[in-house]
Amino acid sequence: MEEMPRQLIDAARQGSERALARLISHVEDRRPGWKDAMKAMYPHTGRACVIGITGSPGAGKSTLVSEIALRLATSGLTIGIVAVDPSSPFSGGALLGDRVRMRGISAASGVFIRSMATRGVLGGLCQAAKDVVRIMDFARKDVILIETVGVGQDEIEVVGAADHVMLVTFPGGGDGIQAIKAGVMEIADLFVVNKADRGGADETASEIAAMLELSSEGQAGKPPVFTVSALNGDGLTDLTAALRGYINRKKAGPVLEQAHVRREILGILEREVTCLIRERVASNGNMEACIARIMAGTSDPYTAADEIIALFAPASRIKGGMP
Ligand SMILES: Nc1nc2c(ncn2[C@@H]2O[C@H](COP(=O)(O)OP(=O)(O)OP(=O)(O)O)[C@@H](O)[C@H]2O)c(=O)[nH]1
Ligand SMILES: [Mg+2]
Repeated sequence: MEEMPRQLIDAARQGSERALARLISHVEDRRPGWKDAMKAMYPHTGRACVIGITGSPGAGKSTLVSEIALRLATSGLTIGIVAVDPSSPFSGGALLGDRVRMRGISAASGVFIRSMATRGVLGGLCQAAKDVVRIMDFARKDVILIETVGVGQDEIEVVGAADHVMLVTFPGGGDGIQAIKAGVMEIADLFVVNKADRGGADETASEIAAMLELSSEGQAGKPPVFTVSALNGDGLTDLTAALRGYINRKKAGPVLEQAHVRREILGILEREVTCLIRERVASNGNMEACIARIMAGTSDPYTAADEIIALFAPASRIKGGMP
């Protein structure tokens, strides 16, 4: 039986992790009432400090996220973690691995972990992740840490939507920096060289600092570079202090930016429209008829798409035709 979202919403707001998990699933699966739930939650959100953590595979992001979450939680902050997993749908991937790696903290009070698969999210990973972040924000998480591997455009978009972006790298014959994708460097406002226990970290940190020196010439304030070991805890006190600075600033005055709101509306629209199209196409036989015509040589995929769009947007003029 379907539980009413209202009860879930209230319980999640009161701090029930079970309700929070169910509420997220409810929205992810687009079960009845999901949108009303989002509408009801929205006015109570905007307080959480959202920090995106990205970097090359195996850089130690999950280990670092666990350590940071533990330290912040100890000081009384409530933490949400969104682990965006790059696993393929075939292998089943590291989803379980992440859970196991982060298990140490799941029992700790105030830290809530949610994994999301990168593939098969209808209408875009970015909006799906934003929904999860917003729900955690509503559930009074002070800090939300989103981990993604900085490889695909989707993943970069996900962290790019955060308030702050931390780029994690590690010393390894220069791999560390070369592995940093173009586009990630620009959105990062905090750099971390992890695995300092292995040596070579200071050199990597200097190389990053030099790169930043070049790229931020003339700009006020360069992003800081931290050298840490998530394994033995070196440098984590300084890094956590920097994050606390971000968190306090957000708490002092959450700001709603026009550009942010615009992106959010567009993101929701994209996801909604994609879902709507799939649903409609699946529920009427038009697609099959279109395919049959294309196979018979009397139509083409562009015409088919126009015809399908016209089915549920009959009043709209289809753009792209000859003037
Ligand atoms: N020596 C050393 N190893 C570390 C450190 N941090 C993490 N590791 C190890 O590096 C490996 C990868 O760590 P993860 O935290 O899973 O790295 P990740 O970046 O989340 O990996 P993916 O999510 O698979 O991209 C694990 O074996 C960790 O134990 C560190 O500071 N020093
Ligand atoms: Mg990981």
